[in-house]
Amino acid sequence: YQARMQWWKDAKYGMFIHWGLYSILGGEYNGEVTPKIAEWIQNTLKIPASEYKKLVDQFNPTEFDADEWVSVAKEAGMKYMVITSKHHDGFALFNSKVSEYDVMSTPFKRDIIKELKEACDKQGIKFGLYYSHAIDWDSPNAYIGEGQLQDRMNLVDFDPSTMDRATYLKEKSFPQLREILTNYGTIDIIWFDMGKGLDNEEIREFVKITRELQPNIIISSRIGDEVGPTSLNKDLYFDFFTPSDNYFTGDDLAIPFEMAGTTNGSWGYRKDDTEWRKPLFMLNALIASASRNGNYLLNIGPMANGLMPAEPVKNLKIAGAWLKENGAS
Ligand code: JFZ
Repeated sequence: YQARMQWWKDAKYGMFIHWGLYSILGGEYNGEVTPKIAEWIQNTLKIPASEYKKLVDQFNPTEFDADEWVSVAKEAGMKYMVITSKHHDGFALFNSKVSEYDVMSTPFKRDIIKELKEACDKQGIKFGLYYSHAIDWDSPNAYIGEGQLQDRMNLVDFDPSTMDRATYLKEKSFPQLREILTNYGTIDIIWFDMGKGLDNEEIREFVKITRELQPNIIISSRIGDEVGPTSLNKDLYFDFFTPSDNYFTGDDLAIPFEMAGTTNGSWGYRKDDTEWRKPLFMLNALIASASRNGNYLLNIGPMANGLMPAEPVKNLKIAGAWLKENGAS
């Protein structure tokens, strides 16, 4: 475990990227502005899947340049990158044989994950994938649970009483996980998210598939929920703990943590959110994490044309220059 984790502990700072069909909407659908984070728009505004899916025909980021994105991460002083291979909407940024709801069905028809992996290898940046393993608003069977967990499902199109999670896992989540961990060479991090609701057996199956295909990969704690810091003495089925960015912690944890934060108030691109965090904020957050022996994964939400918004890029680079000047990168 220690040997596997060493590069990650040394790295300290990574780039998170949320990109997908929601980036086209930028937080607004049919004139309605979503009150929540942009990548949740389908769920928040109750957009039927049949409508939301039409965005597939509009996904054509002609300005996308993997080398450019990786260069931004490098200039920012970041040592790794984690990108949404599939977010909660169910749309895959990779070439999937399991589901046609993927980038190859768009006019763009280029495997984003493949291009970014190659660019990261070329520029010496470690590469990780976010995969929404439990939530999937395109799957009629992605059952999560009762009470508040109901809000995580697509109840516009599907009826929870007929959902069968085992079917979703068997038909989409497990096989797509196998695809992303097989088709791109070494994947350094698998960033599972929102695993609350899954049972221990299911979580173990995710771990088993992951370790089988990528023995040295690093697994996020959001693979489940009950396996948080309070249960550290039970079997360890994740490698690092993932608090949110307003939750500084780490001092008393037996395992490393990575604070995830974003450059404005949303993960996915939101055209009305211009409250970009300043370089000083970024540096403070990084230092708060690093001084507690943790990592900082700082998100940027690229636009639908394939470019990253200019302001956060500028801020990231200013912070990166400071790190370099001070010998911290
Ligand atoms: C999740 C996602 O729902 C969201 O869209 C984004 O991908 C983000 C990185 O992760 O949102 C969370 C999940 C957990 C916490 C906060 C946001 N948390 O535990 O504080």
